[in-house]
Amino acid sequence: MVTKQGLVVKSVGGVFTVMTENSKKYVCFAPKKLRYNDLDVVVGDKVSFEELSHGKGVVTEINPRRNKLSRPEIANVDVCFVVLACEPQPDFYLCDKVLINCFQEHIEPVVVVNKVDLSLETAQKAQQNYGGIADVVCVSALEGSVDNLRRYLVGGKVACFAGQSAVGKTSILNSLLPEIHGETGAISQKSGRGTHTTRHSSLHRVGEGFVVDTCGFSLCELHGIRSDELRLYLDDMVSLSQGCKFASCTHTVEPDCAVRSAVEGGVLCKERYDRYVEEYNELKEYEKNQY
Ligand SMILES: Nc1nc2c(ncn2[C@@H]2O[C@H](COP(=O)(O)OP(=O)(O)O)[C@@H](O)[C@H]2O)c(=O)[nH]1
Ligand SMILES: [Mg+2]
Ligand SMILES: [Zn+2]
Repeated sequence: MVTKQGLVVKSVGGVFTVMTENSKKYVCFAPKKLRYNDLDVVVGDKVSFEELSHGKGVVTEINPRRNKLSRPEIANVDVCFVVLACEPQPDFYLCDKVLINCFQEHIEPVVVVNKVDLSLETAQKAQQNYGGIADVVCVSALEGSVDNLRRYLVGGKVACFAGQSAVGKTSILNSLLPEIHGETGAISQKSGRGTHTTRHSSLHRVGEGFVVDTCGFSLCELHGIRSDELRLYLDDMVSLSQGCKFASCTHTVEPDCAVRSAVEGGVLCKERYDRYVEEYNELKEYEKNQY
């Protein structure tokens, strides 16, 4: 038997589609013994498998994962396109939380401002808020101008989408997908919503890389982050905090705080700082209620 390496691009009811380097797809199953210790095969897993008869195989090993997101489960996500638009009105709290989730999971966040055919206001705000901690990229799925996202996929990277409903995640994904034999390969505008169908995620090839049609973050929560750790995920605050009097400064009430000075001096976005304080207090409140 021949052992091959591949990427799990689809999973439906215990049947896995595994794609090899040369884009050949195999229909594989995984024996029970792989499933101990949280080792269910999930989409995004890099696996070894043994080819049985042509086009079929059995997974023998799951490579160590870079990360694993839940609901739906996806492994080894490299990049997250966090989509904002002028309509619906941007929810910057949600965006903050997605970015924090990304930093926690070692995923590169890219703030994508869609619908720039309508207005540039959100793009300016996004740049002010996030320019210091993430790339901010403008696109218009309507006009098909999404090519500046492709560079995040070179080298076989896997990207997922996050963001409020109706910002244009599905539209951007469809603009990125190649047209295959006249079919659009289009993802239903409804997919990703809570319909009766099971929420399967799959990886779609885009150039050298892949995009996932769902997100895998439970979007409104900061999971497992302590209030006093929140500041550590935000690179611009981390560098500014070199100038704080106390190494443990949370940048909320302490004297001689370089982060607060930066906000007053217009160096750090005040809106984002104010949300940071609220998010910090939220986590603190949550911790108090734990005991
Ligand atoms: N004007 C404009 N409308 C867009 C653009 N992208 C998406 N839309 C519209 O926004 C709505 C929501 O898009 P959809 O892709 O379903 O958003 P999702 O819920 O984030 O997946 C649809 O009516 C799209 O036609 C864009 O770049 N410009
Ligand atoms: Mg959608
Ligand atoms: Zn401080």
